[in-house]
Amino acid sequence: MNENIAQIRELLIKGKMNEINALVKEELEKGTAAEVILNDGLLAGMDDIARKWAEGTAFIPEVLIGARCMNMAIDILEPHLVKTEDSSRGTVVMGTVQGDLHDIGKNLCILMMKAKSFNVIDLGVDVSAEKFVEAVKQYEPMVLCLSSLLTTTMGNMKVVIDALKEAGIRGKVKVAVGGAPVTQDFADEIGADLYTEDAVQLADALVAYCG
Ligand code: B12
Repeated sequence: MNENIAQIRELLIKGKMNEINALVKEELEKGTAAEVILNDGLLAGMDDIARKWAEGTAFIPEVLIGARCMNMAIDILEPHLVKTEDSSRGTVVMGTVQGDLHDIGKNLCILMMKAKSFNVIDLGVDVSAEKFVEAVKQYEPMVLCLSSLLTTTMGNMKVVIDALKEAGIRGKVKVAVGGAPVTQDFADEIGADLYTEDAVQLADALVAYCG
């Protein structure tokens, strides 16, 4: 593997934001594909952090700073991953459900959807069912995307779907769900319309779904 990319991977757990950003920019200038920097450098580094946390050799502060570095670097990669200004395919609203602060996966989903010419409204993290309902009324999206990374918060996806029904607008929007603990069975169980394992599959599925 390219040495800079291997270094980006290693520097993530050390939280070396400036060094990571400099290496990301250097690789982009050299012509390395943004997808390679993302997958082999940043996402591989986040997998290392997750493994070390699970083993008990990394702790929350390291995970938090690694996540910050990741989000900063993704911002640098964004114009190289989203090569189009076109957002004519339709509107999507996305957020992480209430009680959940994980946003890296959500941000990647948003990037991949923008790359496929969707206009994406990002509601952020810890979003209540009421806020999702308000956003669906305001933006009238084709699809509402819900993200959850915790087994303790994934149930809030059903709370959102129930709130849409309660507001009489469930039939007006497709609901896509995802995040590490979410499965197709869970999606079926709560009455979601779409589940995919990752961001690239989500964007592709939405293209097939919405045309
Ligand atoms: C980074 C991280 C954090 C960071 C988050 C920072 C941030 N800005 O996001 C911090 C340190 C804040 C954190 C906190 C906590 N975390 Co945490 N965290 C992680 C970690 C290591 C990585 C998650 C990540 O970003 N992965 C990389 C991205 C790219 O992957 P992803 O999120 O899965 O997203 C992809 C897919 O899931 C999918 N996707 C995501 N959303 C959607 C939506 C749709 C619609 C679709 C279709 C697809 C989709 O596409 C994405 C891209 O391909 C995971 C470990 C893991 N293996 O997941 C633990 C993990 C999720 N955390 C965990 C826990 C327990 C916590 C805490 C409760 C710890 C604590 N004691 O405080 C808190 C909870 C805080 C809260 N209220 O949310 C557990 C969850 C266990 C469980 N079963 O519920 C995990 C699994 C770690 C573990 N092994 O124990 N965490």
